[in-house]
Amino acid sequence: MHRVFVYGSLKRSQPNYPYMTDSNNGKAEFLSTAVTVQKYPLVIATNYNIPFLLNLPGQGKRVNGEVYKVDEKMLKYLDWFEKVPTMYQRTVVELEVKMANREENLSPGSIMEAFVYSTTTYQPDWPSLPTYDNYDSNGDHGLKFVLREDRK
Ligand code: PCA
Repeated sequence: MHRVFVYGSLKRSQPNYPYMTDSNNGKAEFLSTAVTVQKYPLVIATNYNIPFLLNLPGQGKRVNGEVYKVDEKMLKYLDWFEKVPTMYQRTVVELEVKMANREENLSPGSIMEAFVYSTTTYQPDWPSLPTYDNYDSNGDHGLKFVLREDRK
């Protein structure tokens, strides 16, 4: 099993969450909410308002998201879905756990590592875009996520 930290469209109540719960893609089990130990720029970019975590530790804000335990099948699916390595890269991030999860031996404040879909290749202006600490497609920024099927 693997751990994946999602911070964008794959979170509960965000537009791509259904892909996480579709058992055809593999297994994903929610473990806890978490926040990155380091700051990272989480920006919204492209014509489709896609959230990207730039792999620039120390810039931006500590980013909130959710940690899932996923099987090999779901990890491979997510790599395909996130277009690794062209759109995102799967890197490792250090997280502060925000919830207690007895079964998984997690307590608030403890530190864990998980995979994250971040990006190391981006347009030169992306690091100067506004950054967020908790992505919401319907947030005040007005940059609603454009679903894949609606992209031109
Ligand atoms: N999906 C992945 C990366 C960004 C996105 O839209 C996630 O939610 O973590």
